[in-house]
Amino acid sequence: MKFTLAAIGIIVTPLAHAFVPSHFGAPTVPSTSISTSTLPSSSFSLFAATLKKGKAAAQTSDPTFEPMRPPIDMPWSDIQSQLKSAFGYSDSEITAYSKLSKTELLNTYESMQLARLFENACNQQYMGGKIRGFMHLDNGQESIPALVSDSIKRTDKKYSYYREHTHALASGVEPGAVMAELMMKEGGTCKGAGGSMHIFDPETYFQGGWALVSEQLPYAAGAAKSILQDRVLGLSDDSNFKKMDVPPSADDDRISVVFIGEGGSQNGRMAEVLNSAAKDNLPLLIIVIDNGRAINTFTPDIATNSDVYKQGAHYGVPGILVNGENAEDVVKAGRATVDYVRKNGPAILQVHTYRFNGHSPADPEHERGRKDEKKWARASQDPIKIFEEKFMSDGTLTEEELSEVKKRVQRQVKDAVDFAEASPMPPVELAKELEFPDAPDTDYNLKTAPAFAAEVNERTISKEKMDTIQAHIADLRAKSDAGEITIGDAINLAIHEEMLRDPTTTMHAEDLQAGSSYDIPKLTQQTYGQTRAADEIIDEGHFIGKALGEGMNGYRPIVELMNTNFGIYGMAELSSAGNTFATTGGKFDMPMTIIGAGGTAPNQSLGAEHSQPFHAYVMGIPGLKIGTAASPAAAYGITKSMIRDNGPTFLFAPVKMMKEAKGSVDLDKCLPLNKAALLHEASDSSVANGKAVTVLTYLHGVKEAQISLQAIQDEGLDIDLIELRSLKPLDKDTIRKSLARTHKLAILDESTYSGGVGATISAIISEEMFDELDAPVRRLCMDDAPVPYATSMEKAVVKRGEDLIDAVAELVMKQH
Ligand SMILES: Cc1ncc(C[n+]2csc(CCOP(=O)(O)OP(=O)(O)O)c2C)c(N)n1
Repeated sequence: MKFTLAAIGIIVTPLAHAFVPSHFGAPTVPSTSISTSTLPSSSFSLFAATLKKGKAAAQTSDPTFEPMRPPIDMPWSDIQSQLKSAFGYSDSEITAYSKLSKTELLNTYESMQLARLFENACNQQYMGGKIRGFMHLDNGQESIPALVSDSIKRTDKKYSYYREHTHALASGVEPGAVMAELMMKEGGTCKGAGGSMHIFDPETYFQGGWALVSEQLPYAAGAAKSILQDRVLGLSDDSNFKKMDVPPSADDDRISVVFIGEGGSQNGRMAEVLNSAAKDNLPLLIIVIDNGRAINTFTPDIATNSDVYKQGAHYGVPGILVNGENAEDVVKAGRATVDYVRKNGPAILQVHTYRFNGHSPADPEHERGRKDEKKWARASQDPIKIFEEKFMSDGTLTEEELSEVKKRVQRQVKDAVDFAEASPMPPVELAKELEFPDAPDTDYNLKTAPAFAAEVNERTISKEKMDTIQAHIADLRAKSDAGEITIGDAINLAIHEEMLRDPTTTMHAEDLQAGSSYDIPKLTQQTYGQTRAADEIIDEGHFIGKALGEGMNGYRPIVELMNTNFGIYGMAELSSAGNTFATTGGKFDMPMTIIGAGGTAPNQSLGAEHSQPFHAYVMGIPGLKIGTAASPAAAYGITKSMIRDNGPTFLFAPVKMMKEAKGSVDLDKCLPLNKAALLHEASDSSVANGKAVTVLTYLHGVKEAQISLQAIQDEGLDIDLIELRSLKPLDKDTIRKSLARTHKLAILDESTYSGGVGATISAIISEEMFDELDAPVRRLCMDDAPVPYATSMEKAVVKRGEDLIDAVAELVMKQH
């Protein structure tokens, strides 16, 4: 089929009539400015537009219309100046970026059409009820996928946000798999577990699809860091995306690319990532997609400065601004920017766009100049139409050539929809299978170390450093033999043994060089270097986020939290770490270990903020295995297992006992992550006489129970003392076995009355073991009050040994 300019719905508007007095003064619409139909985005098709153009064109040709958001005046000559001043390019270098060949122009067009037509199909499927939930379309911003398909390589890491379909397609993810994911089918990129906002694909290194605004920034920085790790360690990915002992090629110039809206780039994560990118000279490209609106909010209403490309100035990260309506310039400037990042380091590319759809079809759209502006933008700021008009009118491309491209893309999109339609829904069992990558009963002693460990250690750790760390390890092992090792040292020992066993293990902490507060990361940077053991800025969210990016790229990050309460800044990242394996349909493991001192001891005197039960706060995060350790032995064995686990794990150690509790550890042995420990068994006679109680506790409660044991026994009573080393998954077998003997239960709980660990466990026991109970479960938990500093008041909030003694007596004596 042939089409003419008029036939495809484009009316060339003479410049004199073209809108636009912008606040920059001069008219800013390019001379190729056009005016076309106001079709709904779902019908943006060259041919469909033909049918409706008459009326629509008449509606949008009002030369007096002023959009709330003026277009920018950014001719190639201005972009050239930016390339010189921001990136230091010479005239001759810029000349090389100044022209696209015909083939490259056609590729640009194809990429834009794929984005547009695919999303039109998404819209149709959404309206037909086959795509559900939130779906964010990209119409009007297609020059960005065009830049991606032009300059970003398959092996570059890509981190996008919830509006990522077009970025995935441009990265080479199969359109059928993307459509199937949106249509909740098993053939989807994530087997239907992710959905529109969570597209992931290992083969193309397309690593999300993240739905919390800005969370993707540190992940992308972590991914960029993993590229540096590969180079330092001499490792690369095998065909299963696991590390192999083959160095990256000599011309390795991979980068990490992160996409973010201009609204999201006002988030503090941006400053942190710019800092980190500059500090480590990360190969990180930040593409800011600036449509000037965050849902319905006009971004200048909330942002002091919308020139996001200048945000890096404080850190020495350069940036440039381009006009997204001119796809050719976006691709050319994108090339120059990408090359800069490959060769030099981080950079920002801000692309000024208009989006024709609202935020998501599920969101109500509020007006405030929006409707008219969208109509106007569809007519005069559509990068596809501008492209068609420009290159057809100057004779570079013919109508037939464009038509051929478009037909090919139409077939591709149709095939994608057909593929998705034909794919089955995922089976119901998959949801539970995707909870953890490693089954709860995994024996971590059986996991094999990477075969390349010795070689990598040999080439990356000097003899002197190896001698030093081996002496340190020997010293700690001797302390264990003498029954003198502390919890902090036991964790430090486990970490060194595991970092040597597997050089893909990395470490992140504040105050790391000094060993943080309890020596947990002691000597890691001194031994393994700055890339593997990073001193971090003081935002736990930032470095948990970077760890997540490393975890998606073949590394096994350990995050030490000086005090686990500080993890509250990383709640978003923890939650996403917990989701990753499941949301990606099991395609990405998340071998992240978080370790720190926490809990709320009696007489802790640390004040409310250092005494929060963060272990209870994270209990509800799916996908996390959560452990506690109140002894060096438990801390050592659990740490080793957690580091070997392929999912996210979190170990809490008792803050007041880190240096005080001493003992020995079972050297070289991993402990299970799903087992409680019976620390004391009530005597048979106490059980026979109905004078025994099961006591479940953890962290400081273990010590409180142990020091109360004699007093309990002096009363002629006894307890099965069970340490909950695994808060999740819960060891129900051990609890049930004990209850079958004692039939009474007290929980000495270091968390609050509402939403606490004890509350959860009590509910589970009431539901599943009710028949074993002769009395109501007795919870000794923290009151729902902030922990006071003064000891006198703190007693009222935090439970302790004396409360346990009373509770055991009451459970046994009282008639139930
Ligand atoms: C942490 C968080 N807060 C709020 C939201 C709800 N939300 C989704 S998108 C959005 C606006 C983002 O605007 P912008 O970054 O400019 O990107 P755009 O959607 O325009 O592409 C908001 C507030 C969210 N997803 N995550």
